[in-house]
Amino acid sequence: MKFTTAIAAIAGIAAATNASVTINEVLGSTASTDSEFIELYNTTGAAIDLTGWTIELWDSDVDSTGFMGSDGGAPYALSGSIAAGGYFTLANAQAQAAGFLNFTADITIGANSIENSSYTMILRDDMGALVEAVFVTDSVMDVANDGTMAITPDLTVGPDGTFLPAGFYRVGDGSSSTALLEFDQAPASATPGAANLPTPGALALLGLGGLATARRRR
Ligand SMILES: [Ca+2]
Ligand SMILES: [Ca+2]
Ligand SMILES: [Ca+2]
Repeated sequence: MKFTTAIAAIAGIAAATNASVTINEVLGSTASTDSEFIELYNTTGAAIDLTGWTIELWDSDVDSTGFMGSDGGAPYALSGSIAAGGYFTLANAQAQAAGFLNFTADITIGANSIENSSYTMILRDDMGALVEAVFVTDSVMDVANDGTMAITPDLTVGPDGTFLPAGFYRVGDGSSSTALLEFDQAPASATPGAANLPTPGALALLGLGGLATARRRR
């Protein structure tokens, strides 16, 4: 029985993203003025200097007058560094407050930084090269874009039923599979600045002694 479980667990491991730094978790769209955060994750074994890196947010609703315009206060300039296998967070004050997600972000962004309608979030490095593009969509009249043209995103998230997802997390840091965050200003599944919830398969492996292996890899 345990052996069968292990096989299923191995089959359930998701492929990792190709990006050195990945957009690992985002909460953006719940109430009119809402908790918002963006979590980056360093998939590599070395620290990365984020000086000069940026996060862009592009309105992706074709039927909006702001289509292909920059959302909120974006682009956001990053600074500091992200440790090997570590996290870097941007969040508004509300998300960081007690009673909400109660954490301290690396960078505080303004209220309503992530529009509550479809958006394309683009991470660029200090050379302006695209590191990763994530498209969050309600699936109606939406086009992923970089502010000048339609693009093919690295990851598409949504819809949540017929709505724009509140946010998402990669199921296991850096994984290419995602799950949606609960439609809540402090989602139970949200882990800003900490490890995302693992895959059910990873959980099973941990139960079978995989934890020691996972720790050795770090
Ligand atoms: Ca929002
Ligand atoms: Ca739409
Ligand atoms: Ca997390």
